[in-house]
Formats: sequence, C-alpha cells, structure tokens
Amino acid sequence: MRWFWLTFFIVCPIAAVVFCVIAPGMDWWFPSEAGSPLGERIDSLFNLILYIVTGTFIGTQIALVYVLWKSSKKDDERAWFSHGSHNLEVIWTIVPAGILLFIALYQMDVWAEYRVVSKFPKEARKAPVAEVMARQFEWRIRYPEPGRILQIQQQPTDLYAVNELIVPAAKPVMIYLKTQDVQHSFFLPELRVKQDAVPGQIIPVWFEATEPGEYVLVCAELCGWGHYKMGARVVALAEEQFEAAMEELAEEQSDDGFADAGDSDDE
Ligand SMILES: [Cu+2]
Repeated sequence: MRWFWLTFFIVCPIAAVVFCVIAPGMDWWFPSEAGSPLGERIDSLFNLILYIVTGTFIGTQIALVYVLWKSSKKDDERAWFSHGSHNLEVIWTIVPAGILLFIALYQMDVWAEYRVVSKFPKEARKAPVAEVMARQFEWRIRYPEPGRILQIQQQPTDLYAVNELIVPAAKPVMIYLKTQDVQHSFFLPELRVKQDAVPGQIIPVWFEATEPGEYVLVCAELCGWGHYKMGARVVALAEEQFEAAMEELAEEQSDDGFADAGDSDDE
C-alpha cells in the first residue's frame, strides 16, 4: 500500500504540472483566443498567476513526497511533537506576501485601463455607443440616432434593439450598463469583459473587438429562473457597415407605413 500512495503522490503532481505547462499553449484555459487587445493583457496576467501557482505547487509537492519518503523508512520511531519553526513561519509569511504584493502592483495598469473611467480610451469615452439595460431576462439596447451623442436620459429619437448589440470593430467602444430589476452581469467571454449591472447605477464599460464578427453575450449572475435565457450577442462590424446598420435601424423605427403606401400609389 505504501508504494501505491507513493506512486499516487508522485504521478498526480507530475500530471498536474504537465497539464499546467502545456495548457496555455493548447488554449485549454480560455473559450478562445482573446478577441481584444486588453483581453490579451488579461490573459497574460492569468498565465503569469498560473506559472506562479504551478511553481508553488511543484515546491509543496516535492516537500510532501520528501516527507513521505523520509518517514517511510523509520517504522519504529515514535512521532514527536514540534512547536514549529519561527524562522520558517516568517519565511512562508513574507514570501507569499511578497508575491501577492508583486501581483497587486504588476496588474495595476491593466486594472486601471479596464475599470477606471478616466483611463478609458478617450475616443470611447466621448461617444458611448449604446446603453445596455439588463432585465429579467433579456438585454435591451438603446442607441443614439446616427449623428447624435447618447444621452443618459432617453430621447425620442433613440433607437432600440433587444439581445443584439452592434458595435464598430477595431476601435474602443463604450457602453453604459444598467439594470432594470435585479443584479445581472454583462459577460463577453471572448473579449474578456465581465461587469456586474447593479440596480440604481449607470456603469460605463469599454471594450474593443479586434476583428469584425459575432461574440457571445451572456449574463454571468444568477438572476432568476430565466437566467439561462440571457444568451445574446455582440456583433462587431467594420466602421462603414456599422454606420449603415444604424441608418437602417433608424429607418426601420421611423417608418410610419405611409412611405410604402405612397410608393404603391405612384405605380
Ligand atoms: Cu441576468
């Protein structure tokens, strides 16, 4: 039995280390490659922490195997009680504290760019693309009329959509995130964006889809029985296509039905 456990405790850490080392290269950790520049930096932070954890894990497993191996030879020796080692305790307090402090400082830039409004890209800040209102159980999108700036208050000319947020690709865009009822979470896994929508707050969120395409938008906060229904999408379009889509939406919504009737009369 001793050999079983010894093998077990050697094989498991080796397998874990192998998985940790090859996982980033195989794209096993993330749903896809980061679709945004900030997402790439977030991924590299994730990988850095992964490497630190892997190193710590290897160290502790080696210590564990060493103790198992050493004590397995002394069957007849009595266990002894130790009050511990002051020096060791100081070391294993200072080293993790140092690592945590390093991570805290090292990630500050990314955090600030991600969350602190004054650090958002200026072009995104000055022209928010849309307001995203989460509600049980859908995403309601409000755009300004083409050529206008989005106002916090609803405007008669605003354009509306549900569960599809259209944004221009390859440039930073900002949205205002709100919720009409409970707490939801605006989650774009491929773009590495996640932000809670908190009742009573208007939260600016920015992101940049490097490539045009469709990205998954889901709610990442269990918000009620229909939480699963909050699957939606973000469609990133090339600038001209985005403008055309907005014009089309504006036309659709200002259509009073008479234009068509007039056309048919003329024929
Ligand atoms: Cu929700």
